[in-house]
Amino acid sequence: MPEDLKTGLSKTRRALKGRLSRWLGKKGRLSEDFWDDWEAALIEVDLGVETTLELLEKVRGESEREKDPTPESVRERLAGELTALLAEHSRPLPAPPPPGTGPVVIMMTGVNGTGKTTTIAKLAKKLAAGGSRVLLAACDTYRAAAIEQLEIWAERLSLEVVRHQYGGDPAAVAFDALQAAAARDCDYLILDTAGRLHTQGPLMEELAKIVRVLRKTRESAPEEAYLCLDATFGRNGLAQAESFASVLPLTGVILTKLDGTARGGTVVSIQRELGLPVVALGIGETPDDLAEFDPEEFVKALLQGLAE
Ligand SMILES: Nc1nc2c(ncn2[C@@H]2O[C@H](COP(=O)(O)OP(=O)(O)OP(=O)(O)O)[C@@H](O)[C@H]2O)c(=O)[nH]1
Ligand SMILES: [Mg+2]
Repeated sequence: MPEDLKTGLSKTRRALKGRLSRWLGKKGRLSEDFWDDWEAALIEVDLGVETTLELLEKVRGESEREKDPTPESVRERLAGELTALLAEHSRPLPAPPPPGTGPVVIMMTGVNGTGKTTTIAKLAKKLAAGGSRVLLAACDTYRAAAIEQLEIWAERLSLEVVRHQYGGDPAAVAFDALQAAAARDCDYLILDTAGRLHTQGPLMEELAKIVRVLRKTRESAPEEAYLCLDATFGRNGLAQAESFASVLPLTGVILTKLDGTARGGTVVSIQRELGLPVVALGIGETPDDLAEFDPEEFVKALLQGLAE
């Protein structure tokens, strides 16, 4: 997986390399230009200005107290700081529930086209591969094609789907699916929801309704409410996250399409500025292209070997 992650982050790495390759792997004093290039590089990949400046100030202060700081020792120090910063808000994917305690309910939300349904397939595959029983719920009833899309994935992965008619009430699908998951002794229930703009009040309210209805059956549900954010939009996704967090008990973000963008630093912005953990990264279109988020692996994939 770390190699896949490195490939998934290749556009972001290329952007960093473009700015930094004239320093890394070289000896010599740390000049003002060196620090300026780091600053430009981190801002370019959407780490956020504030986080970049804070991080570099700290690393620069510490490096200048070192006896012989080199571009490589700076990179290592920065990697350490970044890992620590990401670990502050880290959250793993949910473990299977103890026997007889019912399904862990995972709700997938987000703006249109961010990758919710594909991510559900990836996540379901990962959880099922660990031996868990996974049920899917087609709570996107807005488009007939959405139900079908989920069913196609389910068939490919040999999973079951609870569905209603196109145009039905998403909260009713969620309710039925939770009953079914409990009756079938499932470990996980994953709800697909329709894409919606974070500015569409009534549609956002519908998500809150799904949560209310789930809680009639199971007070702790949904155990996980994830927001799918398209990394291509970089820091613009932060506003989406704030709106979704205002109507939902969001527990984490899945950042998708990292393979298609140089904005991989968005991971840091989300965790740092919103305090929301990034739980997994989408790095391609196949069901295997999901990397569970691990701060150390992520920073390695981002910063190691930039001089090569
Ligand atoms: N390259 C790449 N493409 C992705 C990734 N995740 C999803 N996609 C693609 O993004 C497109 C939209 O994915 P969907 O899963 O349908 O997105 P959605 O959020 O369910 O869309 P709506 O239900 O219409 O809101 C598809 O073409 C996916 O293959 C990813 O990590 N990398
Ligand atoms: Mg969808």
